[in-house]
Amino acid sequence: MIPIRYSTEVAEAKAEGKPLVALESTIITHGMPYPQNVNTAGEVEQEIRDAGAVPATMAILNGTLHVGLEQDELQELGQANGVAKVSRADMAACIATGGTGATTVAATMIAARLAGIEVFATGGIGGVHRGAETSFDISADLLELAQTPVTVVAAGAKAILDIPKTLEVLETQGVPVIAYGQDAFPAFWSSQSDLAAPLRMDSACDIARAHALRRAMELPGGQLIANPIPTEAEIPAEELTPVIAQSQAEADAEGISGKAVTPFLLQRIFELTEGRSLVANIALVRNNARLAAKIAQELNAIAP
Ligand code: PSU
Ligand code: MN
Repeated sequence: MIPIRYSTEVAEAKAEGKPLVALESTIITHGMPYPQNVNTAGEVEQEIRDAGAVPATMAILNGTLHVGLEQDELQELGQANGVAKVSRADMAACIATGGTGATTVAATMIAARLAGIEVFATGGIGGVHRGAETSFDISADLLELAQTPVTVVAAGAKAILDIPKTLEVLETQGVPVIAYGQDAFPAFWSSQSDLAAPLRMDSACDIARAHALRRAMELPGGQLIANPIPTEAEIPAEELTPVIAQSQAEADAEGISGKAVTPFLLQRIFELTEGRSLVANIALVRNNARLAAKIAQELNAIAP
C-alpha cells in the first residue's frame, strides 16, 4: 500500500538482522551546499559501516519512499534544484502526487518507524525559534520526538534556536533529553551550553537499554541524544553570536517564514563564516553517526 523501496544494502541488512541507522536527507538538500553535501552524506554512511551498522538514508523520489539510497540516487538528489523539504505534514501528499522530497528529522523518524529502524543520526534538530512568542515557529521535529519511537542522535540545538524554550517544549512533551558523556546540553558548534541537560548517560549500552525499556513500557515517542561536537572541531560562541544575530535580522527583514526559515539561516551562517560553520557541521554529523551505530548495535543485542 505504501510505495516503499529498500536499497540493496538495506534490504540485505534487514534480511540478516543487522543493526541499522536512519539518516535524513534535508541536511543534504537544504543544510549544506553541493558538493560538500554529497561528499558528507557518503562519509557519514561510511562511518556507520565502519562502526558495524548499516546506513539507511531516507528520501522520497518520484512518489516512492526510499529507505537507503543507491550511489546514483544520492548524487542526483544532492545536485537537484528545488527539491521539497518534507516533514510530517507533507509526507503523504508528496508520495501521493508522485513528488520528490528530502525528509526532515520528523519525516525521517516516520520513515524509520515504517522500516523498523529505531536509531537515527543527524546534525541538529529543529526546535523553538527565537521570537517564537510572536512567530509561533516551533519545529514539527519536537512533536515527532513525542510520538514516534526512534532514538535520535544530534549535537544539541543550534543557537539559531531558543535553546531554553526548546528544552521546555521537550520536557512538556515527555521527551527524554540525554547528554552523552557530560552534564551540559551541547550547543551544536560548541560542546557546552550554559544549560544542564535533563539527563546524562555515559554509554551506548545505557541509551539502548532506556530505548528498549520505553518500548516495553509502551511509551510513545523517542529519545533525543545530545552528543557534543568533538572539542577540536568546536567554533567559539563569541565568533558565532554576531553571525547568528545578523542572519536572524536578515530573515526578519526579508519576511522569511515557515519552512524556509531554517535553510535560510543555515545558508547565511555558512556564507558569513566563510564555510567554517560547514567544517564543524561535518565533524559533528560524523561523530553522531559513530555513536548512533554503537547504540544500534547495543539495541540489536537486547532481545526484542
Ligand atoms: N538544523 C540543523 N541542520 C539541518 C536542519 C536543522 O542544524 O539541516 C534541518 C533538519 O532536517 C530538521 C529541519 O529536521 O531542518 C527542521 O526544519 P524546521 O525548523 O523548519 O522544522
Ligand atoms: Mn519552523
